[in-house]
Amino acid sequence: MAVACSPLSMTEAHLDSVLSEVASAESPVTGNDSNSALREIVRDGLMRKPKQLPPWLFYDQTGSQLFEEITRLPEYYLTRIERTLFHAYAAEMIAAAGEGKRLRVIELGAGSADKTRTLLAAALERQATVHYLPVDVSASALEVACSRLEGELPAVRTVPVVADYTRDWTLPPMQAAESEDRQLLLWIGSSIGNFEPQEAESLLKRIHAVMQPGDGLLLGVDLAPCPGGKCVGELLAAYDDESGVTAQFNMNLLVRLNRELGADFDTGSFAHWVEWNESASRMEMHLESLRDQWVHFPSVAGAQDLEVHFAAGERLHTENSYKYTLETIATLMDRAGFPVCERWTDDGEWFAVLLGRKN
Ligand code: AVI
Repeated sequence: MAVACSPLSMTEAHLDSVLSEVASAESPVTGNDSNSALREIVRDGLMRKPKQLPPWLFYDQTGSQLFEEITRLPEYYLTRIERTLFHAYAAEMIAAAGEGKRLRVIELGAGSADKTRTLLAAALERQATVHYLPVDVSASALEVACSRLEGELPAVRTVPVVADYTRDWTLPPMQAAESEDRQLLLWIGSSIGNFEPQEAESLLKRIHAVMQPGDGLLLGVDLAPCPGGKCVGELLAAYDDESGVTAQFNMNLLVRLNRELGADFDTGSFAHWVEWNESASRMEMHLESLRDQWVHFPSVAGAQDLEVHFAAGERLHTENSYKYTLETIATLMDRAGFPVCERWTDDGEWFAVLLGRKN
């Protein structure tokens, strides 16, 4: 595991997310491979100055449920606005992507594929059946999503692809009968925001490599605060909601490390902390140590035990959520070979869905 101080992001995270899923199902200190991979990542992050852990660590079973809860919070406008845009413009999005041709729809990090239903239903207004290829590391999440979708939209033919989309991945080839079809790849939910911009660009370039000229990329992106748009206060509220669900989501990271690595974080001695980093255009989540304290990770399978010191007020950086302007995201898509051909936003321009086409 590299220990260079590159930014920690979802890329590194997804590298081992399969491993960590396995780890979460096992006892904290079994010393198996998955556990030691997780231990290395955590050790690396806690040795950094400032301390930083990758955001994918949030998503154990509890973290995934908490995130689902976040998406329903009144303050978390991202999911709500993106869904509204799909409801209002799905037909336009599908027509623009297809340009009169049949579409096959691919989705990265599909999860529950909840918002996608609207787009698939719109595609079915134009073609009798649609192939839908959700790509996700979790086979079980894909199974649930696919069987629900097929129940609701029987003309959707699901082809689940179990893969870590941040690594090398391929798609099942199109059949001869589909050779004229267009592909539309969905990367929605502002997932791009949890990647460092450089990594986001590399990932878009990888997507470009698996697509054909004319294929589309539909990207859902949270927009940066601006005069006349959302204000910083509204952004802060989205990441520090009144009911404390996001705080619990953040804190669950420590609970996970206690369970899976046998650490002894005292969760009562840390507090949820969020801030808007204007110069980097990102929301940051941290866990702030409320007192001077040591955290102990026991020795496992020959690996040394680990003592980590937290000074009072010291912060552990747990997530970046980058916010783009319509210009910066268009530039990024352009550089990756997907010039923007259409875009849809809400009236206040809080959130955008952009269609780029591979040229
Ligand atoms: C998954 N991702 C787009 C969410 C975000 O807004 O960055 C994760 C999240 N973190 C706190 N609340 C939601």
